[in-house]
Amino acid sequence: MKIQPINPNTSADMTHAMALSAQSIALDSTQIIACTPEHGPKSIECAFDEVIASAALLDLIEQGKQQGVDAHIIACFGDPALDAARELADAPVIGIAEAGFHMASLIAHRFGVVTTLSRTLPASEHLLQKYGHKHHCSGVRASDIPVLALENIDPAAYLLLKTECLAAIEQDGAEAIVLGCAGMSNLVKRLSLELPVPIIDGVVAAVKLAESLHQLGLQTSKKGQYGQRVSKAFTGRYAHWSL
Ligand code: 5HY
Repeated sequence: MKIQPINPNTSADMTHAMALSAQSIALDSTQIIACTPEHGPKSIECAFDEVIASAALLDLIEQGKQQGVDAHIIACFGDPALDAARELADAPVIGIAEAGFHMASLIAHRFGVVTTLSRTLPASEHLLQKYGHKHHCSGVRASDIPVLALENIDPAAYLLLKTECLAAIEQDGAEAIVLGCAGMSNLVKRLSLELPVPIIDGVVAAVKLAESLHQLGLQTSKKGQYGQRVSKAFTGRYAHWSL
């Protein structure tokens, strides 16, 4: 099968790192086609970034559809444009926050989330509520590491991240930890060795969920909310979306 992980920020280095994580866990028969938008923010750290990044992300969903991919992954912890992407796609579209929460809830009574900047905390809490996982979550913590500082993370920043994971376990009662950024994908092995609970990276969780859905022959339902978007003309730079 072909899986398209889309990094909606424009950091090609981050895309490369998450593609390596995805390929390392995927079945031999799975092809990972990771992509990065040409236009948009270098990292996604607030609502404004998410909205600007979403238009280019939808172009990449359409591109993946034309290439015949079997699943799309939105590899950003805010799961930007997830519902819109499902309106566009026939194949499954999986957000990494959603994938991480689902997988954590299967192996732990309560999981913690450790994310990047404090200002993204309300967004993560909102997603937990939206997906119905709030009651599985012991708390969301921020490491206050900017997204791009996760690339080649320095020892001080790694310690900050690990300290928040430990606080989630010891103070909040987390029995597993969901990492709150696609840029943390390459840290999951090290954190798993150093911490006493399962550590879940949404990127690899999404890859395994995508493989399962594919093997079961399950696609995005086109009845109801994720049905074909409403036909109309689009103008200007969005004219290519006219239906
Ligand atoms: C992510 N931002 O996974 C999110 C994490 C965050 O550019 N990739 C980004 O901080 O919300």
